[in-house]
Amino acid sequence: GPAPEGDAPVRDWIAQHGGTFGHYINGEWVAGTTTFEVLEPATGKSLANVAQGTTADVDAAVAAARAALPAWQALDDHARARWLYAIARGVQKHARAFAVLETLDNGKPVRETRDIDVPLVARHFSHHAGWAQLLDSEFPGYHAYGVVGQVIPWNFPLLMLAWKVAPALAAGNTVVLKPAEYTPLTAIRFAELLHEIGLPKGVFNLVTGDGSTGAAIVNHPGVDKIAFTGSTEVGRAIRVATAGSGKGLSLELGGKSPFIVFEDADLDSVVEGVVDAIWFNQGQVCCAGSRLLVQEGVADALFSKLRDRMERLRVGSPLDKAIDMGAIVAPVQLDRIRALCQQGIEEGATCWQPSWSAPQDGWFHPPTLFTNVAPSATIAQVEIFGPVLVSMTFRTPEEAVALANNTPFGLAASVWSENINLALDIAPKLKCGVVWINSTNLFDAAAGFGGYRESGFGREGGREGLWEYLKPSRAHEAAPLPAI
Ligand code: TXE
Repeated sequence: GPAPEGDAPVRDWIAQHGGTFGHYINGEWVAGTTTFEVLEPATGKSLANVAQGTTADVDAAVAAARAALPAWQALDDHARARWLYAIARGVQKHARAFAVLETLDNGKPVRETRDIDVPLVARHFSHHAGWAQLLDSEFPGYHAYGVVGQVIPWNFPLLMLAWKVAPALAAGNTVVLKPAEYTPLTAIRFAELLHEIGLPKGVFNLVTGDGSTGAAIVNHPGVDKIAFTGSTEVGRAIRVATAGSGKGLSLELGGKSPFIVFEDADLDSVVEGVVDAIWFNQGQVCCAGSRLLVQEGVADALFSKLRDRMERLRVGSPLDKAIDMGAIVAPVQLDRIRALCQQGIEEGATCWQPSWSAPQDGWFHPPTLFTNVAPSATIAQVEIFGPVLVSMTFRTPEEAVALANNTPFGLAASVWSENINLALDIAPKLKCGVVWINSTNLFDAAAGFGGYRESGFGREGGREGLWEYLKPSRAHEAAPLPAI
């Protein structure tokens, strides 16, 4: 097979920093008063030490973002666009290093970081460079929010950063960003990149740390808008914390997305779709097709094909380019996945896993298929956020829709049928923000992505995503009222 991706240059980069990283505030690196350890999921070994952000660090970052705002907003749109293009080019130039660093930090296959995460990051910045030039013509009467606080998760660390930072900067906001505590390293390398290309100080500030650092950003009175991606529990807490504060808010939260297969679907395509839906990124995907709903007549045939395919999925070192599934991000996530599988078995479902051998070190979980699942079972309702597919059967399209909508979430759905009329009839009946037909997990910088119900609100990407970072200009409020 292909040789493993070389990780020496990236490990050298970490070593050059003495293995310890600070915050990036006002164009400078600031050492943390305390640090925490970042571990490598594929080995369980220490990768780096990173600063734990305090309220004082957050104060400094917000002050820097506030100070940078007037000059950043005064730039003409073309000048802001040039900065976004420069960021896109910088990501492309260092694409290999970003991909390897992401793989070391998160545990996901380098094939994915190289072919999916990092190219989408570059695409996101170049797409939004275009929008930066169109603000006046496309959004007349609107202007930037101001200082934006952004808190992101660990499943697509650099891509979630791009989804947040690109539209914020394009619209003329300045940013204080906190990456997830498990995966801060590509955000740190990104801040270095901005420094190298000379982005004005204070426009982008990075504060690393755990949930307490995130809460300090959320609660800071100097922040005008919060954008969050993460768990539904924390999203709920943030909504409560910002209620009545006047802060803008967008939330991208959990999901339990249905993957609906009708009996006329092309089952071989369906199998590859399922692989992308639930085993891509070890199933740690907010819109993962984690509930397989299959029409009764083809259920046994599909399960049999799926089991064959699962036997051929390779789980192992994410630096190995022939691998399909890497490591789970952290031991607590692995424990949570295992506990939910155990609960599924106790509640009477049938669990099937292919023969596999877990690598000696690190945190790995095999691809897993549950059949005979009751719609009310815990594993049918709760987001597992791992490589675990939960399947149920249905008889009629009406039953499929009812099953699909039978969770509190509403992020995404996928419909498989050779009958386009049937698929188009089903799609609008699904309570979710995104529906894919005969495909899954497709993303584009130009298409708004997001959910509703307990999956949150707000969109990321394209024109819809820009609205999240714009508000009506106050100019008309200042104008005197016409005399009647
Ligand atoms: O998420 P958290 P966790 C789901 C998934 C997973 C579960 C737990 O089901 O198993 O959540 O993951 C920051 N104020 N998703 O515990 O805690 C935190 O530091 C402000 C789905 O890792 O929500 C990190 O930066 N911020 C999801 C970010 O929130 C706070 C992706 C996300 O972590 C905070 C991740 C607070 N009080 C998990 N507490 C998706 N939608 O893709 C924590 N944070």
